[in-house]
Amino acid sequence: MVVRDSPAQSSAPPAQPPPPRAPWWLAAAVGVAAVLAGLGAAELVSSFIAQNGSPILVVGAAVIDLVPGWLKEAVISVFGTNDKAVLIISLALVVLVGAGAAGIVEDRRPPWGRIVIVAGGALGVLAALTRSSASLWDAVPSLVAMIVAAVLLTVLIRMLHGTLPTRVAPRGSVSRRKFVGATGAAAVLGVVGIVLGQVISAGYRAATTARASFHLPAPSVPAPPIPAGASFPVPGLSPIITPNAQFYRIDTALQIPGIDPSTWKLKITGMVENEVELSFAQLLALPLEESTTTLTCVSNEVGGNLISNATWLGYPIRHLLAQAKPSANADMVLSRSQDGWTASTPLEALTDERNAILAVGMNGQPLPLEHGYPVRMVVPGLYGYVSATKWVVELDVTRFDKVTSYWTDRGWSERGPVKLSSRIDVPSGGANVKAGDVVVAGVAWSQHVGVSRVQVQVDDGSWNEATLADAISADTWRQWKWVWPAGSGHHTLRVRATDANGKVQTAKVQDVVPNGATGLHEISVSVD
Ligand SMILES: Nc1nc2c(c(=O)[nH]1)N[C@H]1C(S)=C(S)[C@@H](COP(=O)(O)O)O[C@H]1N2
Ligand SMILES: [Mo]
Repeated sequence: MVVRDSPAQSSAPPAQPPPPRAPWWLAAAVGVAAVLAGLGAAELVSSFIAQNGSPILVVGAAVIDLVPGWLKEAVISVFGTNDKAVLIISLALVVLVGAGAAGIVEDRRPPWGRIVIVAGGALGVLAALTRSSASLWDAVPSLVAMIVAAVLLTVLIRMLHGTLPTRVAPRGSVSRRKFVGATGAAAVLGVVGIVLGQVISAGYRAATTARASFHLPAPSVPAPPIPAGASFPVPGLSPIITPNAQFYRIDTALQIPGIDPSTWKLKITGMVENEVELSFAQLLALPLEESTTTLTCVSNEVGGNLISNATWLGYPIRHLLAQAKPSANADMVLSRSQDGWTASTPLEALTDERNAILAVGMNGQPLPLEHGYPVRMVVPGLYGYVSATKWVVELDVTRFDKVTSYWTDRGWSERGPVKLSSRIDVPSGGANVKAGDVVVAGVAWSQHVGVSRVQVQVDDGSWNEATLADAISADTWRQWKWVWPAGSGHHTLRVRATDANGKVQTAKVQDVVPNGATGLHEISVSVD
């Protein structure tokens, strides 16, 4: 605490004693330490939850986009390939000068120093959210930087004032040593955080750069065109092909593996006659095939959205296994991700005629990093946890009674065929609609078997036949719609599908554990 009033002064109005004022360089050091700590925390947070949201990265990228062309050319002509280093050093200087200024202003005119920090953080948030393919998460690191820096600035300036002599005491209530220790610790931890964040993200950044300059080879076998009749123009209905940015994502990766495609290798090993090793270049030189396959997560609740559909480009795994020649006793392939995650897939599902592939492309793009760049597996008809290994590096041909995999070790079933199911997309649950003709529409799936019929029930009435959109193939979901002559009141809509073998979707409710949910999706709607 700083004593601002002395008894002598309170009897001598009106002069208020001036607020304590620290030497400018000490206040500036506090600002720098607070901002370094904020950036350190942000880089660490970013390297785990939002690699594209690093404040240093997004602000740097925004500056590159915003500087006028003549300046860019001038910098390049003077500094050549060091232009990025020049950018980073200039940016660091601007940030440090701003941070120092924030400290001085906070000392003399609080809370203006904090306002400077909040403005800086807001610039980071803006830069993060205006990147192409930005997600809301990318704003988090800049927010963390802003909060940590603002709080530390407040605390350290208060400590600094506590060290200053007052009118009643020659020395303040905070020891200089304590203040210097706290400020130094903030700065050092901040620098450590920044460096550590960069190290942790280096692989991811390198893979992002490699992916950006990689052009997918043309398919040897293009996907059959999507029939025009495969989708209904109904607003709110899931698009027949899910754009990559909207494709559901599930994995255990705290940090997305950053794989260098030039060192990536796939090893086919275990109970095989010939071990096979394949580089990325070798894989790309093979005749790649396109196929449209719907991927589903076993954790998808009835009516849930852990299901998406994409056109994949890849090479059939059965051809590679044919080269490896699995032993006759093998019945499973344990695929391993670069980060150690494993899936156990029936050998048969990888050798039969279905399109089980090593995928390198997704909807005409290289695999996004979060979907397995550079190579993942896609196996029609099986839930992802037993088949869809992302960042795949090894196929170990083995037996179910010899080894288990990541999720089968945790109580999920050994076998995971996707269950027949259907979902209502429109109207949305709880919606208010006008009485009259209401379009009810959604998707139904029974991967690798196909859907032959969808029916909709209103309250406890009879089942109504929905119209099916054209199927792409048995391996993809299928749109359906039904026009409901809706009368006013509260109603329940329920959907069920029938597969190509005539099996009707069960109404029996089962939880997602151990091998996928069952039951019928129903929504309630108010009609007026
Ligand atoms: N390496 C790795 N691959 C993985 C997983 C994982 O945790 N790690 N999760 C699997 C699960 S459970 C699913 S449902 C699918 C999801 O693939 P997506 O994120 O591309 O939609 O990936 C599968 N592949
Ligand atoms: Mo999953």
